[in-house]
Amino acid sequence: MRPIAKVLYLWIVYCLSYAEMDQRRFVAEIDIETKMNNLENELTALKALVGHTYIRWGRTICQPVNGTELLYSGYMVGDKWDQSGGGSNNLCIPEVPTWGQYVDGYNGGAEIRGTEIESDATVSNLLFGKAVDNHDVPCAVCRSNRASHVMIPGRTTCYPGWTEEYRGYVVASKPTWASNSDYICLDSMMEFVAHGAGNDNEHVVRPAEVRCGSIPCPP
Ligand SMILES: [Ca+2]
Ligand SMILES: [Ca+2]
Repeated sequence: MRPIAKVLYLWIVYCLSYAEMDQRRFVAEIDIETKMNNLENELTALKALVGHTYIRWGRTICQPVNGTELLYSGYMVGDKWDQSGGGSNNLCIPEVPTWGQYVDGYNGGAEIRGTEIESDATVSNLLFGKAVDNHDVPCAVCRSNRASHVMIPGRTTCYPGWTEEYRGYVVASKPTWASNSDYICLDSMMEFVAHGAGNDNEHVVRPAEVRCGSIPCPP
């Protein structure tokens, strides 16, 4: 091979080789970008799946500043205060129900009744900043995109790393009543159900009081 031909040959080989390497890098970059996009999409999809629901008792809205969305709002309901049967848990039923099959009149089944809060003026003004006695209680079912949630009784602030959704006071049925009711957190800025101020005495809750004894109380 004459010298000029040899140089040309080498140059061409070098260029081809370089182009091939550059192409491989280009393909690798596209590959990484595709994988990153896929991972981002998967992360977005996972975030949409992660989350918890909770009931905000006493309110019709959720906490939008935390990105928490409202699933529905409605009425807090439970068993009649002076009856021992029925459920002991509280339910939050939608404001606008859709009815299944039913037979008019009472047919001997379990009962679901609207809830009212009872509290004398002194306690009521201290806890809720207004008179709440005999007012009917609304509720909201909220969905947070956080991985877990907990209601902490006996605290006014969250522990580090947690986000406050709402605060309130624990309420339940009175010990001398026949009906039991879950301990729940009733929002200290509670709203009222419209036209629910009457003394209905159906499902009733009252603020819970800590009794010192087995629970160590401060001196
Ligand atoms: Ca009432
Ligand atoms: Ca009452």
